[in-house]
Amino acid sequence: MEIVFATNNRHKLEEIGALLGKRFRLLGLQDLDISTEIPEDHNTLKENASQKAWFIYQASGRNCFADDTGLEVHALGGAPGVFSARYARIGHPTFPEMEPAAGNIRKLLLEMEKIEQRAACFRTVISLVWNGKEHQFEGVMSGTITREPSGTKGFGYDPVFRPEGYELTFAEMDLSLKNQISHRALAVEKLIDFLMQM
Ligand code: ITT
Repeated sequence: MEIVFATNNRHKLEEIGALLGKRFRLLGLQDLDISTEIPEDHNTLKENASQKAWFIYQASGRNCFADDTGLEVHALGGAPGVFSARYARIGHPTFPEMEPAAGNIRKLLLEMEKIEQRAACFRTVISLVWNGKEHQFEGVMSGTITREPSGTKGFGYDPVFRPEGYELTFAEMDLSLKNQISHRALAVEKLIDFLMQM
């Protein structure tokens, strides 16, 4: 079965490709020669996932899905949440000289410097547009924000997120372990269950 993943993030493509395995032929935007930036200008993960999936469904004419993910820190009222990708660039830009993921992590650790309560979660919403109809799937992984970045694997906030029940951050884990337990894996499991019935 062929399906398009509407993302510009190569790490996500790799993670979801590994999760879907051989059952599906996963096409990225490069395979379709689509190089436009996908819009995501809403204030919720659900709306952004939906916007991305419909945009590529209409551009490609193929069944496709998109994921929108946010890191929610409880002591920060759920921030950065839907603004996770542009956290360090919101308002007065912080660390403009750094590459985005490093700047986001620096800002987060600074905001949390005096905060003892470090509970957080990653939330992924996947929107699938299948034959012109939309379906959504959600996955949540709880954990804590560390005081220092640790590890070089993964991407985004992985170096400062330690999932519940583990001593390692996501960036210290092999991709295969992250893929067994992550927010994205949980959402993809539901996506696969759905696709298997098609
Ligand atoms: P697309 O919209 O093209 O899919 P993106 O990188 O913009 O790619 P999101 O809007 O979903 O993806 O991501 C929001 C932010 O959360 C972004 O900074 C990511 O680096 C980060 N993020 C997403 N999934 C993550 C994960 O599994 N581990 C760590 N950080 C993650």
